[in-house]
Amino acid sequence: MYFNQEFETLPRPALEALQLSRLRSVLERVYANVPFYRTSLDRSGIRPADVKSLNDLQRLPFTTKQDMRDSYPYALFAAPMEEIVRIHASSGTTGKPTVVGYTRDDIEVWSELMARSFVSAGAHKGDIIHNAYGYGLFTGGLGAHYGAERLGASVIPISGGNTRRQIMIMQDFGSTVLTCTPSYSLFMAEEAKSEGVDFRNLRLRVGIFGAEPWSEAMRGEIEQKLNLAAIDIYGLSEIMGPGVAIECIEAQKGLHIWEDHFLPEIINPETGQRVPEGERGELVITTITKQGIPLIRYRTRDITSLTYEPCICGRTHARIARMSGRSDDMLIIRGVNVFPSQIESILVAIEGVEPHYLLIVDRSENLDTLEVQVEVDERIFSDEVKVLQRLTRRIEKEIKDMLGVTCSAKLVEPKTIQRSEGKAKRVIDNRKY
Ligand code: DLL
Repeated sequence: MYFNQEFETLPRPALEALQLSRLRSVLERVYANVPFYRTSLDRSGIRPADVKSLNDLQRLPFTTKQDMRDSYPYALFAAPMEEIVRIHASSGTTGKPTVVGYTRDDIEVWSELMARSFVSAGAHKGDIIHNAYGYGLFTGGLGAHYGAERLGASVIPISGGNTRRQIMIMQDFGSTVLTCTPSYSLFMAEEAKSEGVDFRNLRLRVGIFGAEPWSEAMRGEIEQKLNLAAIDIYGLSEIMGPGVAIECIEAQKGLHIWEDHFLPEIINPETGQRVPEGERGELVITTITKQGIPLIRYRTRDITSLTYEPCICGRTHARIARMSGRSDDMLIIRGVNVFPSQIESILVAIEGVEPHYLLIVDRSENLDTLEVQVEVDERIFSDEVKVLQRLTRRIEKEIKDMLGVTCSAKLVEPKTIQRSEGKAKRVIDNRKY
């Protein structure tokens, strides 16, 4: 029931001693190799050698997504390019993605942590893992893939999409573990139903779902419709990818964060101060073993809480609660991270389009939908239908090309989108998680 028993059940004093020595060495590494960190540590008057206890972590400056953007693409890398064997990326707040690089050691660690995560979810050697996370710059596909291989399971690298084929393969290949986003799993269930396929006749036993927010109610629905145990997995590309934290099948109560590699903290997003154990706030993570792009006190913007209470599974690593939201305005639409500001910059670059828009996110038949309502100027609005249609298609295409998100655009008359005296309300999210 463990992949690496020694480390997963390390007594807290030994775990904390390991964390401190790893924290000190990662600080030495970034101080020596990353000008951004040398400057930010110098500015706060702390040298790596000044860090004498884990409590001193609180004295270190944060790293933000903006810092990563300012360092685009490689300036935060702490290893020479010759040692980087893999590059992944995810959406940034504007047009440019956030880029991460992995050394061979980083890939080893990631594979092990994903293998640990599989075992924590109740998977084992001999399982047939149907991996429907997307392969590509997104970390989901390859991250789960390497972990499945490390575990010694049989992995089917099916990636996302082509749902009917997915269902046929699950039936014919005897898949026992499913990995994909929670919303995609429900979409699969719908498709299967319409084709007369009953999940009770499939061999699936466990589903490992993450990459977007979901709820206990949705877990219930998935478990019932797909006839499997649904496990919550958390991760983000900046820190590693999938497998930063995962529930254990024994308790399904909070996600163990692999603390021999990551130091978690929960802060008040307004003040930046730590909150007491058990209280909700923003998750901040320090990577203590990464070589390619170690991050010190990275502000994830994800809202959760942290507990050090012992767990019945025997793992000694702290648990974070199911994510309950974000402290910024990032949306996750069909697994793609999207910031309203990205859509805004596409819209304002198009002639005749006014900077007044509203994004309406919904879920239809278990798939996220995005409608972009945008005002166009008087002249265009009174133009022929053909012109309006062409503009609609252009907006949809540019958003798809630049952000990878399918949307339907709706052109509206000038001054119809509600104005606000304070912060503009740009998003209506009708999804129920
Ligand atoms: O979504 C990595 C991943 C892949 C995790 C597969 C789990 C499974 P990014 O594309 O960088 O990486 O997006 C990271 O997704 O900051 C959260 O806001 C959200 N997220 C990830 N997992 C969960 C989860 C991958 N279990 C962002 N619950 C994170 C809620 C999640 N939100």
